[in-house]
Amino acid sequence: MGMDWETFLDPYIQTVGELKIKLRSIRKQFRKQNKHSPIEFVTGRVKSIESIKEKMVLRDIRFENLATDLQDIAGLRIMVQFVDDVDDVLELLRKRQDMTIVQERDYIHHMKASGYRSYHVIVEYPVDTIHGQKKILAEIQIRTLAMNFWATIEHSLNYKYQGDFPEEIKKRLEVTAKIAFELDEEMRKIREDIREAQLLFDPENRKLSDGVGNSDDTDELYR
Ligand code: 0O2
Ligand code: 0O2
Repeated sequence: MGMDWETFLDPYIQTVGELKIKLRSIRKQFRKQNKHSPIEFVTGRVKSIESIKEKMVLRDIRFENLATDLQDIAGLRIMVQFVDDVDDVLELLRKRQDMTIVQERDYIHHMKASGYRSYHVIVEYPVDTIHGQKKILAEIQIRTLAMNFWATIEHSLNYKYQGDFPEEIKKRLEVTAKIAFELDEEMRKIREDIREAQLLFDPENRKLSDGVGNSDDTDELYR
């Protein structure tokens, strides 16, 4: 029995396309106002038919349940500079009227055994097609550049071992995950120290707050 993958995947392709544009536009808006953007860059993909089939077998998912049981057929990834930016992105996502968050998984504060860190949000996104509106589930992964560096390389090394690294390699990857964590932590401290130094140096700016929601353009100082 043939399966019409193209028809099934079309609304997912549309969802990824629309969400990529919308999320990238958040960055553009911050940049236009000369503010620090909590979003550095956005990528997106529709899961390949091959890896959908793989997951269906692995998790015993029937085709009828695919749309609800496999939540990352549409996948977006938001990279941020600082760990604190993750909260700002979450705040922006929670406020949006064009999507609904249905699940959150915090692998930043609850690192996976592998060393993987990232904040996963599952959203329900209504996509309008010529056949009417369809609600599509999409996974948005939010992570720092350091977390992305680690996950990207670990993922490509994984290919050779299909998730089953030798014990020694596992250990070494855990060490690199710790180094990535410390890199984020040190960058956070440097940013904080720079902000404090600017306040000391220029008390006039003490009254200025930073970050999202500040409507004047003076927070260029904090960038
Ligand atoms: P610009 O001008 O480079 O800033 P598309 O949907 O065709 O626009 P696609 O095929 O999704 O893009 O490509 P991808 O790989 O998702 O690109 C994501 C955007 O993030 C690109 O910018 C990259 O330049 C930018 N980017 C910055 N750093 C990285 C990085 O380390 N890895 C990846 N993958 N992308 C990065 P734009 O939007 O094309 O415009
Ligand atoms: P892709 O497209 O290759 O990235 P499960 O999918 O069963 O492992 P769950 O609970 O369904 O777990 O979803 P989870 O763990 O919230 O998200 C799974 C996705 O998170 C993976 O997608 C990866 O993108 C990422 N991920 C999770 N753990 C790791 C890890 O140890 N290393 C790396 N590099 N990425 C991880 P897929 O399915 O692998 O697809």
